[in-house]
Amino acid sequence: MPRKILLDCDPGHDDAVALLLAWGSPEIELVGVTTVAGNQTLEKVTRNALAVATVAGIIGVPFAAGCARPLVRDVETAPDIHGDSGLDGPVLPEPAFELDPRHAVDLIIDTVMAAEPGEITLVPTGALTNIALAARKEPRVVERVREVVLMGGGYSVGNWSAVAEFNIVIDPEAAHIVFSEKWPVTMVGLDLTHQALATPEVERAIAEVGTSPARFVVELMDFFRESYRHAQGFEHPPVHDPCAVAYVIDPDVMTTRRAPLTVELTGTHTLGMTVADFRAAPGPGVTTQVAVDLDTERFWGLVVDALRRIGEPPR
Ligand SMILES: [Ca+2]
Repeated sequence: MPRKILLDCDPGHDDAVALLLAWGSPEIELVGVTTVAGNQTLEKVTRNALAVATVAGIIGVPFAAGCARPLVRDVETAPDIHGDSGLDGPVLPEPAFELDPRHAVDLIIDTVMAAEPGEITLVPTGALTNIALAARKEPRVVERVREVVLMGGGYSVGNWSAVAEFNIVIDPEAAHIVFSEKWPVTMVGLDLTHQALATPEVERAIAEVGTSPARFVVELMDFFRESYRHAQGFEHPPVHDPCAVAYVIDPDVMTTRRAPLTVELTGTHTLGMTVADFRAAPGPGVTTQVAVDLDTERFWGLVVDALRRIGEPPR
């Protein structure tokens, strides 16, 4: 039985790869895609999500727009990394289909409540605003969700500040809600995703797939390489978001460590820092874990296989 996931995202170069990985993997049934402001404004990331779906020929999956700003703070976007469109590099096609009329929070709630308990996995790859609001609006989603596998945070490193990661620091209050609820949470953070580098070898393997979605990914990665080089000093760009999808496809693609997990909401220099407490063996009440080490060959193999399965969608 494929695992049913709802992807909550802010495309975003790496979100685009996450969406393609989910769509092209038989281990996954994509039951919904929701968007949240982050890498760019809500309007832009929503248009980008539809454009990626059009490139990949995604059909029969509801897409819904969510929150245009964080719970408490002002909107912060990442044009230095993702460009003015939020998905600079390739030419983006006009979206071939319409958004679901529901708000993302309602689509999340409806999807989880209509499914069997333990059936839906939430995979957020942006700020946690929509997920936090879903938990607040319909608290029963928390016990019905199988698990939350999120890209965000880092227990040893930051990217938007010395210690905080972008998805978490732009809406730390939402992260606090998600980390505090009693659903299982796997934090696939920078400690892990900085191992998922799109090296030239990786790009060649993707290019060899030879389809328009594969070329689209190569063009995304070329832009991502330049922006990561300029903005963060990386030689090759870390492709964060598909790591969370990969964990759902094949948990053995990475090692994890269970630990209590909190987010800093008041620090002068540490706002948005995710704090994993490794001091003692975690008790039975601990429902949070962090990703540690990635099997990079296996991970990129999943991405290439997904692109092969997507093939050349009809235009
Ligand atoms: Ca993202």
